[in-house]
Amino acid sequence: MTKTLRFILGDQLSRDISSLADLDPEWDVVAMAEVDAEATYVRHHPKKIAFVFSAMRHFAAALEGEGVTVDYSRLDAEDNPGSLRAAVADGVARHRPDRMVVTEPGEWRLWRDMQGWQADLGVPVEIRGDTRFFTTPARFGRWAEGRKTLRMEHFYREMRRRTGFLLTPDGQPEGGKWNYDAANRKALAPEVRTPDRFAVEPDAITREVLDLVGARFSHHFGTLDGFDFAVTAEDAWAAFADFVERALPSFGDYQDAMRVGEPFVFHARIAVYLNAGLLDPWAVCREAERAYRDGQAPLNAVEGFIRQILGWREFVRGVYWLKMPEYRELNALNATRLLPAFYWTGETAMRCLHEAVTQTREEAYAHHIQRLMVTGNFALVAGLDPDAVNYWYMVVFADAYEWVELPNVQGMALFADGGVFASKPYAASGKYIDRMSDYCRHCRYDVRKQLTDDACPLNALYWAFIAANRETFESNPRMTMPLKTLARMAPDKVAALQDKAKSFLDSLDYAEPGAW
Ligand code: FAD
Ligand code: DLZ
Ligand code: SF4
Repeated sequence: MTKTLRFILGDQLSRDISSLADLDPEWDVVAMAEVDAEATYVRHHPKKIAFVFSAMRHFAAALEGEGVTVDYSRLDAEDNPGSLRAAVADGVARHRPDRMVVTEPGEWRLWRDMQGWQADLGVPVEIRGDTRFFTTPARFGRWAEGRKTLRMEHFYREMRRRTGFLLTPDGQPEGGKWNYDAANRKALAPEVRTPDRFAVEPDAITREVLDLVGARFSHHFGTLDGFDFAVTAEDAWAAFADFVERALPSFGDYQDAMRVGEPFVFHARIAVYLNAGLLDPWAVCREAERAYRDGQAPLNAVEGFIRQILGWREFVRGVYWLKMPEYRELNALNATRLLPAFYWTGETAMRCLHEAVTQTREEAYAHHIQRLMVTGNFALVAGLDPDAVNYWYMVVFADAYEWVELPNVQGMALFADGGVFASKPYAASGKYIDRMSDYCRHCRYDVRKQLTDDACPLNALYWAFIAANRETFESNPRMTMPLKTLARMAPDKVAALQDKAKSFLDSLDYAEPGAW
């Protein structure tokens, strides 16, 4: 018989992960390790660390319940290996397997490291593809080949055809259109009630992990208070089912809306579970489609939701594996400014940024529009260094893994890739935030003003950004409108906006790299 050591990473917690496909409980050993190196290669939010460790412990316990031998290293064990590389070496030394099987990791740094495992460990190491996605990096690469630009919408239509989601029997898009985004930009009227949060009470395993993480990582950005994440596949499904019932019907309408004190609005809060393997994207999309077919949710909501997972999530993963490792180094707009300290403290009079940062500190979560149009937009128009911005996004969110974080930040928020997949920078003045939220009504600044002392800083920052990048944007037909408006402005007004933006940026405190 062949004795196989199967190594499972903290975001591979799916019973049907490819590395367990041919598991033989009689002979094989499954190894898992909580290690300091993974918790600190960026100083992850304590809620993320607690979520990953607790979900790992629950996953290991479920395998043991099936009679599988699991070699599990706890972070506080005396012989804890400290890093994944040391953990696999220890596992090989302890169990002397004939071979090792792993599923490819979600991050390039670990993928590159894994290429050296076989030579270093002296046993054959089989690295299997991660089949928990709708497509593979190789297939995405074939789709991308020869295309001048990569557009999610084209990719998404192909994925709809390939998977059959929301198609009529003759292969047409349900309702006649592929994309209902135009219907999905409503602001939240004050009388609209959002669903109460779905909370999972920490069990004994989670409480033990919370103590451990509190003792070891409380200096990281973020609080452990109120930890209510699901940590098993069953509870993650319950959280998702609750979303389908109470939030999905309005997900489309209010997808871009923001409101003071409401972190989730009508969003699913499931990326953390999808990315760690507690939820399966196929099952999630099937269930959303079922809700539509049973008349429980309208088409604009269900199409919008499925597009995020079948379209955007797969697309950004494809871009990541296609473009790494160079992708991380891109800085098309030559942005070099350090991160303002308020990204870590939340201390700013700008209500939109205060709200997004303080909520993120508490929840390890912000929804898409907060990430893109609040923290992302400020980073873009203020010219923040992509390295510093990427670091922040990796640290603060419980769902952050580089394969999904990096393209969203480099490509979507910062335009640092020069337009690999976004047709124009998502830059906005305060007007956009005012339209989509009640933040401006609760802000010390006045969103309608540009140059007065109390003017919203984003207005001057936006025009200074357009002016500074005028030449770069001239060849982009989608930037014609703002460039025309800028050209119509009196030169002294443009200069005043630029001065205002500069003095605002000069007045900020900045975080030294490594301060967090
Ligand atoms: P919902 O709004 O309810 O959407 C449902 C699901 O669709 C999400 O759970 C997610 O799996 C998927 N999805 C939606 N948009 C995207 C997208 N642009 N890319 C990939 N998947 C998407 N997502 C992460 O999972 N990890 C990250 O580190 C991350 N960083 C981001 C950084 C920036 C600057 C931006 C603009 C977006 C980022 N996203 C990231 C995408 C998106 O914002 C989150 O997936 C979403 O906010 C998670 O909350 P939710 O589960 O409530 O999502
Ligand atoms: C995110 C994370 C954390 C915080 N800790 C661990 C860990 O201790 N052990 C582990 O196997 N995985 C952990 N992870 C997830 C890994 O960082 C993730 O597998 C890689 O980044 C690849 O996506
Ligand atoms: Fe943000 Fe400007 Fe609105 Fe204040 S006025 S919340 S700074 S957009």
